[in-house]
Amino acid sequence: MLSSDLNKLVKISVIGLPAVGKTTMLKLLSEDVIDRIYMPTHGFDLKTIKLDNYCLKAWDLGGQKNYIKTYLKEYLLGSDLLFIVTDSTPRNVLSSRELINYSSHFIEKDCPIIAIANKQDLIKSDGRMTAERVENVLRVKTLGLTATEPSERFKLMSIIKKELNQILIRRRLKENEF
Ligand SMILES: Nc1nc2c(ncn2[C@@H]2O[C@H](COP(=O)(O)OP(=O)(O)OP(=O)(O)O)[C@@H](O)[C@H]2O)c(=O)[nH]1
Ligand SMILES: [Mg+2]
Repeated sequence: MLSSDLNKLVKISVIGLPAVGKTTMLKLLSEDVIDRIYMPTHGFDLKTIKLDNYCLKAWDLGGQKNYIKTYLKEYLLGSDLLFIVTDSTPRNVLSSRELINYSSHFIEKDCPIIAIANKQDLIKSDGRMTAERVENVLRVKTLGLTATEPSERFKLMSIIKKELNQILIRRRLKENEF
């Protein structure tokens, strides 16, 4: 593989508790069919997504506690971008805060963390938190999302594109340090 190709290879890690919508979000990103049947992810999954001329390797870690305990450290190694997905319920958002703190030990200091305040379609019916409120609690950049809604793909893509530019700039700076 040419070094210019390697520069376009980006590792995206997605974490969060069970059933918050991690797999659905990655299906949205890769334009897969989104059905609403919940099939928990066992262990982890890897999706390759082409975006402009980037190759995104998106890692989807099953949210069950034992997976997080067993795999989190190795799974996060070398991440260029970390997404933490919440279902926007107050309880889940608080647990996500703990997960961010724990994960921060296993990523580079300059690896951006973006929270996804998912299931925004349900805020009117059951008092979930808006993206702004989630951001106030988590204190990381937060995007409100309804992952089951295909038209939301654009929002997700544009936030990733912005981060990709920064990732490349950081890589070049690091190369010049050596
Ligand atoms: N209403 C609503 N349901 C959603 C949304 N996103 C995902 N879901 C549903 O939530 C359930 C769980 O979604 P998954 O994407 O499988 O959740 P996950 O985080 O990958 O779960 P694990 O693999 O167990 O960690 C599914 O039934 C989805 O259809 C959303 O934005 N709104
Ligand atoms: Mg899953």
